[in-house]
Parts: sequence; structure tokens; C-alpha cells
Amino acid sequence: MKTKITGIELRRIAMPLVTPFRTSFGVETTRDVLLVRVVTADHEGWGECGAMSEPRYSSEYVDSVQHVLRRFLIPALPKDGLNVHEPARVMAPFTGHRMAKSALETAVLDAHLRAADESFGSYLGAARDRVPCGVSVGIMDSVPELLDAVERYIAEGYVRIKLKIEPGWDLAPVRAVRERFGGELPLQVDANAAYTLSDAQHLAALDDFGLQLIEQPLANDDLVRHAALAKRLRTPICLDESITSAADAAAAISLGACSVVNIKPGRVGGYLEARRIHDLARAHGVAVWCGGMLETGLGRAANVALAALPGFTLPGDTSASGRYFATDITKPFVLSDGHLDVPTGPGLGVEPLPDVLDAVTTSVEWIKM
Ligand code: SMG
Ligand code: MG
Repeated sequence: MKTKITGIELRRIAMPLVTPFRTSFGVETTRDVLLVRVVTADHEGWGECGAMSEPRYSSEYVDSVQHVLRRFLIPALPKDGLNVHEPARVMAPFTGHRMAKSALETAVLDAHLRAADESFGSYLGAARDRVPCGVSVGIMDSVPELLDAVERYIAEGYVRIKLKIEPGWDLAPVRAVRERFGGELPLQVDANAAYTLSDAQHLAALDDFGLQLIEQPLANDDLVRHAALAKRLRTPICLDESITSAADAAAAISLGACSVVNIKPGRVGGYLEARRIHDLARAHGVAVWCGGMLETGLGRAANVALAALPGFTLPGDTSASGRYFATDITKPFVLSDGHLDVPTGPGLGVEPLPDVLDAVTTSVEWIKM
């Protein structure tokens, strides 16, 4: 089936976070999100971009995404209609910019699925109707403050806790969480590339805490040193920033650089590539889970659908709307018994609430096809 696009809207929204989110590379207080809306004669489709305001997590940032979409990616789309695989094909000659490509491909896919009356979950191959959810807990000013936050999240039902770590905030918070909440709590850490291989001995001290994994300890572009580190740790290594494609995942697995993969569709160029990584990892017996980029309900809907695929054997960073925003732009995702339901309606299965969307919109750009 061909989808013929009449125009594309690039909408920027500013979403205040309920609590500042601090990682080893900075603090987020308001999420600056780019939404792509693809319009056809009868339908529309939405894609949410995972890029942050500044190029710290990865080289893309929201302004860069909007620019590359307007200047290169949108003009490359065929004018006479396209199927869901064509966006990736026509965008491939442009190097990188995977978050931009993902947002555009997702919007086209959503428009296509709404027209076909099929849900994201059904199209991607979801194997269950709800997914278990973890929560990513930022770096805090003190250990007592962290313990209070973790206690609240556990009380809300989250089935797994991830602590953000950096040099100076690693062993002590992990030890404190273990002492307070016990050895059975599924617990993992994420360094966002804040360490070097010379920290191997220090990181090996985390082995005593029975963590599910350590996520992205070393630099984004360093599979070789991750493989060396993996030999020195008992804690499994999970890669996030380092994996930008199925080819990267294949290389990382064969090098022994990781034994778990965090899949974020934006980071890898879209849900179709994300599914390829899932398939590849599953064939190699490598566990995957769905990461998060502080998405609104639109991005969350697609992530929850992806996380329902059979190889997603670990809880993801697919937290409830209330973990991020006082008011989401869609009907909120609410945790029930530690799970979120996979939407079943056509496409993403959720829509922006017009009044909320207008209230948070900071700019709108319309590109006629
Ligand atoms: O969406 O719950 C979420 C955030 C999960 O920790 C999270 N994301 O490296 O995995 C990661 C970070 C990247 C974003 S940090 C601003
Ligand atoms: Mg991460």
C-alpha cells in the first residue's frame, strides 16, 4: 500500500519535567521535543524525535534534527506515494542523523498503519498485551534523597530500578540501595559513557552487588575496550549509545563487547531497524530491553508496542507518563501492577489532546509536499 503525503508539520513542544533528571552528562528540566506529523488525504501519522536540546547523549540535537529534516530528509521522500520501507531507503544516502530519520519514518509508518487499521504492536510482532516497566533514577544531591525517590518508585510498582552513575556517585548509592531494599530488587546502573578502561578495577567492585547489568560504562565509539572491560567484570555489560544499527549490534555481540542491548528506536534510525536488532539479538541469545528518551505519550505508545516483542526479556525504561510529566500530551500511560498496556488502536493507538498540545507548543513549521 502506498501512502501519499500532502504535507508535513514539524512541531516543537516544551514539556516541564516533574523532577529534574540528572545524568553523567547534564541535567534536563524541560523536555524540548520535536514532533513530526505526516498528513495524507485521509489520515495523519505522528513521529516523536528522541533528540535532546544539546548534543551530549549523542551528536544530534533538536535544532539539528529540524534542520536536516527540512533541508535533506523530507525533500528526499517520493512525491507520488511511498510504502513503509521507502523512507529508510531514500534517506540512507544521508549519513547519520538517525533520530531525525526515525521520527520521519515513524510518522509515515503511523499514517500507513492508521489507514490500514493495524496497530504498531500487531505490525511489529508484539507477543503480549502489557509490558513490565522499570524506572531510570537520576543522580541526586545525596544518598537519603535517592533512597526516598527509589522508595516512591517501588511503592508505585516499578519492577526494576536503574540508577544513573558517574565517577563519585557509583558504589555508595548502589550499596545504600542494596542495604535498604535488599538483594532481590532487580537493580542496574547506567554510566552514559562516563568511565574509561583505567576504571576497570573500580567498576569491578560493583560485582558484589548482584546488578542485572551495567549500561554504557565507556565511550560511545569504543566497542574494543568494552570487550576488554567485559572480561574483567562479572556484571554483564549492556550497550546503549554504542549501538546505532543492527550492524553495530552484530559487531558488539561478536566482539564480546556486550551481553545485553538497550534498544532505542530513535538511536538506531527507527522501529524497523530496532526490530532487526531484536531479531539478531534473539538469534544469538542476547537479551534486549527498550530504552527511553523521556518520551511523551506518542513516543511511549510506540516504545511499549516494541517492548512487547518476544526478545524483550528485561523490563524497559518505559515508565508511566507521571514519571515525567504532570500532564502528558496524550491520555496518560498509567502503571498497573508494574505494567503498561500495549495500545491496540490503529497506528500508535493514541492521539495528542488538542488543547494540551496547543498549550505546550513553542513553534509550528508546515512543509508542503
Ligand atoms: O525515558 O525514562 C526515560 C529515560 C531513561 O535513562 C534514560 N535515558 O542513557 O538510557 C539513557 C538515558 C538517556 C536520556 S538522558 C537525558
Ligand atoms: Mg543509557
